[in-house]
Amino acid sequence: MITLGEYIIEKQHQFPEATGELTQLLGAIRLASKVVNREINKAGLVDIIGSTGLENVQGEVQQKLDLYANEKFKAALEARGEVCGIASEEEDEFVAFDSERGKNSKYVVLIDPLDGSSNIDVNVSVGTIFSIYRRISEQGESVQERDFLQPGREQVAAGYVVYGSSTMLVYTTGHGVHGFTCDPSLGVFYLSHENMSLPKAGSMYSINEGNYLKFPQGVKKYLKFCQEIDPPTQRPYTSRYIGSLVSDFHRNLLKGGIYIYPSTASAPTGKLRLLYECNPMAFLAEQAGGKASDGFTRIMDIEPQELHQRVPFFCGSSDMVDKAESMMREYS
Ligand code: AHM
Ligand code: MG
Repeated sequence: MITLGEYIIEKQHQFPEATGELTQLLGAIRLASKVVNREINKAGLVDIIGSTGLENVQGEVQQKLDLYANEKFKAALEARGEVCGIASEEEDEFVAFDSERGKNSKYVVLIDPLDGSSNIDVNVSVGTIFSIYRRISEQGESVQERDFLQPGREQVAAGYVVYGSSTMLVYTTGHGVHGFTCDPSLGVFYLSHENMSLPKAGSMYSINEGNYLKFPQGVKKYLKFCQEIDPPTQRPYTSRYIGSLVSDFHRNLLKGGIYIYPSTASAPTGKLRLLYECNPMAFLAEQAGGKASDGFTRIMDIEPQELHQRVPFFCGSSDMVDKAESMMREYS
């Protein structure tokens, strides 16, 4: 049984130029995720479910656990000293870590500390999504906004933790996608899914179909295609939508499928955030042999304009994303 810590160190040894900073950084994420996992597991017992009565910068109600998770990840990353700043879905502005060590570190982290948190009150899986870049400003200076506004193709590492029926951490550093399952009695992540690969042709689609009437024509046509009867191509596909991106993505990664959060008439850029949700998932999807697009363009080639930018998202098995894109081009 190989632990996450051992695995990361073993991989680091394969790269002589590696300094161990990324290893330390991933260690901080692993630690914070265990603390958050512990809290989520007892969410029904302590006064931590429900909303704070506050809203985040995007006008969404913040759950108590959102803020708890944000504080834990922020504290763990600052304490480890390998990060010069973070940007979080739960913070209006980026946060600079201006200690001597912080200013001299070379990485920034972008994070959605608790994605899908509206699911917590009903005991449905939620997740943490993270994305790591090398800063472009000078080491020794305070981190700047441009360090966070890099296209997804510049990511050094990305991953998620799914707090599900078991807790898993899945990550990539650009050398495949690897999954680790937490043994709850020991609080240790063990390698359980090495070199995960997204089936090229899936048979599940995940989308909030309640918004159907507001979808672009290309998405409506693609949904019709998914529902047509054609046994050789496994159609009709199965519809599965948890409403928790990490869980929907994780299922599709294992079984093959497509996740879509398109633009809608009322939300022309969709709902999901480019920097905290789409880029890290896109990096994982591509590393597992899949694809991620906004319907027309590769997600990781989009030049970010602002921290909380939203983008339509089509992600999963490559054949399915290709087909959805071709229908977007034809009809939208
Ligand atoms: P959040 O970051 O506020 O939790 O929102 C993101 C979540 C995703 O996990 C999920 O796929 C999506 O929102 C569900 O949205 P909807 O309820 O509109 O289908
Ligand atoms: Mg989110």
